[in-house]
This record gives sequence, structure tokens and C-alpha cells, in this order.
Amino acid sequence: MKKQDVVQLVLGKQYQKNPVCSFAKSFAPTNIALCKYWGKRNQELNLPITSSLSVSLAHKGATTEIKVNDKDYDVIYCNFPPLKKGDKRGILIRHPERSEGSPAQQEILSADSPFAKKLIEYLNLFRTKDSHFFDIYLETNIPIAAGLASSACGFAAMIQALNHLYDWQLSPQALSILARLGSGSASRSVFSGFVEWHMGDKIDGMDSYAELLPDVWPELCMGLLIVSDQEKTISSREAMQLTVETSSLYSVWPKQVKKDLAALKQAISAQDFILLGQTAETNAMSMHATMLSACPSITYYLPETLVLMKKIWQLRKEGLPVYFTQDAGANLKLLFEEKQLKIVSELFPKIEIIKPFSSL
Ligand code: 2P0
Repeated sequence: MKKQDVVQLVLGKQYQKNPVCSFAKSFAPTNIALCKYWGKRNQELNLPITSSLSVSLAHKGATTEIKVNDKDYDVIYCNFPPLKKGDKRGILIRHPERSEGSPAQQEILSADSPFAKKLIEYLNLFRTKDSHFFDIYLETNIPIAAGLASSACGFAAMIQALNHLYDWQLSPQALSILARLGSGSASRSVFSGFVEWHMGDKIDGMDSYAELLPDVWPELCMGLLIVSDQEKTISSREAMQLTVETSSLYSVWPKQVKKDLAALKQAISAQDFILLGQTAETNAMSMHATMLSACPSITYYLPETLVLMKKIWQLRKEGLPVYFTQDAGANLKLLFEEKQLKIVSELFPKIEIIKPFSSL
């Protein structure tokens, strides 16, 4: 089954419909998993081996503007992924199927970048063969290259904007399925708050979508501790596949996730911060343990990451309830409650603090 088949299934009679307007704009928050998505049962459709649970970061995310243009290629302007030296902010991308010699060819800077290819392939799922191209503006307000899932909020904002442009009037569940085709974690970014992405077990993935949990936790804080803005040495897509294929520890991961998901849901409904923090931290450490035992071994740790972890563990020993989670990058995200905000800011002067429920 291909992505295109899923798009057809979700859109039904609206498949291959033309845009009803020439401009649409949407915002989606990025999300940080407290119970991670690590491993796919279907690579084409980004179907996960386990369910996962995240919290969206309120106003931190991506805004997408999409305009039908009168050109025969797409133009993408974005402030992520981080640009290489010499690149311009505006990236002009020729449609991959068009012949060489476009008048603006000298401006084609990143037509071969994996990000551009991924985005154009995604747009190709929705437009009719003979039709329109787009000017796309993608802007994130999160620290670039901080392991903050810019592709998650980018694809979620994109599918929401396309939903307006084509006037599909899709449900959040359908949008989550379509966002997943761009990037797995994007399925969770169509919601703000605590979000569970159900793994599902159908071959077509029609039961693999995210759902909003009803709970809010206004005192919950997340602090970004940036230790590196370097590009990842291995993408999470490759890393999770290598882990599934070669790590002997991976067989215990689904059991760990089941346990952690139940504990997190209990922590969220009881507003039990210690249970939430401890479970999220253990889940992240377990995910990294599966990577360490892959062959060849994968590690996103830098020496500074370990220094920070030890500092956090020491602070906990001294009675401060702070925990962390870590994604496919060297940076840490600190979890704590609002009553610790002052002391945490003093202990970590460079921290950027976000309150995930501040605008709900
Ligand atoms: C997560 N990560 O749950 C986990 C934890 C990274 C570590 O989802 O291949 O960019 O596009 O489905 O969504 C990053 O993976 O991967 C991710 P694809 P994605 O947040």
C-alpha cells in the first residue's frame, strides 16, 4: 500500500479536487514525546510499532502559508532546516519532474536537499497531475536544530493549510492520518495539549492516528537545554530503522512502552508530577539504550549531555523535583512544575522555558 492509496481512502470523492481558493495559512505546535515513538512497522506509511504520548508546546511551532502560483514549479521559503553556509533564506525549488533550464535555475539552491524532496513528494500526493504549483512559506519559532521536531509541526501545519486551500473539511483524526504520511510525529502535532498517537494494527493505517487527552496541566513547564545546534549525524528515520533491525534490546521496547503509557496516563489524570517525570525520563533513557545496543551503535549523547544529566540527578538527590527527556539529538528538555520555575532559571541560566498549557 502506498501513501497515495491512503490519501485516496481519506479524501474519498474529494480526491484530486482543485483548490477552492488561492491562499491558506495555518499554525501547528511542535510536540515533545513523554513516551517515545521509536520504530516502524511500515516505513512507507510511517506506521509505528508502538503507541506514543506527547505534549504540544503551545505557541512554539510552525506557520505555513501556501499560495497557488502561476509558475511551473514550487517555490519554498523556510527558516528550517538549518541552512548551509552560503544558502539564502528563500529556497527556490524546481519541481523534480520538470526539465532543466528553468529561467530561475541559478537560484535553485537546495533542490536536492532531503527536506525539499520530502516536502514536494508530500504536496504531489494532493495535487492533480496537470495542475497548480505553490509558493510556500514555512516559518518556525523554535530553536532551529534543537531536536524540536520541526518536521512534526511543519507537516501538521502544512496539512491544515491544505485542508483550507482545498476545503476538504476533514476531521482532526483524518488530518492526523494525513500528517503522519509526512512524518510520524506530525500525527500528534495536529492537537494542542496531551496527545496519544494510537499505533493501530490495520495494514492501511486507518486506525493509526492521534487523539487529544482531555486533561490540562497549567503548572507543567518544559525547559529547553541546548547543548548543540549541530546537525544530527544520523536522522531519526534511519536511526530507528537500524535499531529495529539490529538491537537485541529492541524486543523489550514495546513492553516498556505499554507500561510507561499506562503510568503516564495515570500521572496526567492524577496530576502526579513525580510519576510523570520519572516515567518520561526512564522512557527516554530506555529508547537511547535500544540505540546504544544497535549495530553499529547509535548515540546522540555529547559530553555536555552527560554533564547535564548528572547535574539533574544530583539536584533530584538534593530534593528538587526536576526530570528530563531527550529525543534524537544531544539536547535535553527539562520537566518541572511552575513552583520550581525561579530556582530552575537560576540553576540553568541559558534555559528557555515553555508552559505547554499557557494558551489553552
Ligand atoms: C518521538 N522521535 O516520539 C520520537 C522520539 C525522535 C525521538 O518522532 O521517520 O521525524 O518522519 O516518521 O517523526 C522523530 O521521528 O520520524 C520522532 P519519521 P519523525 O518524538
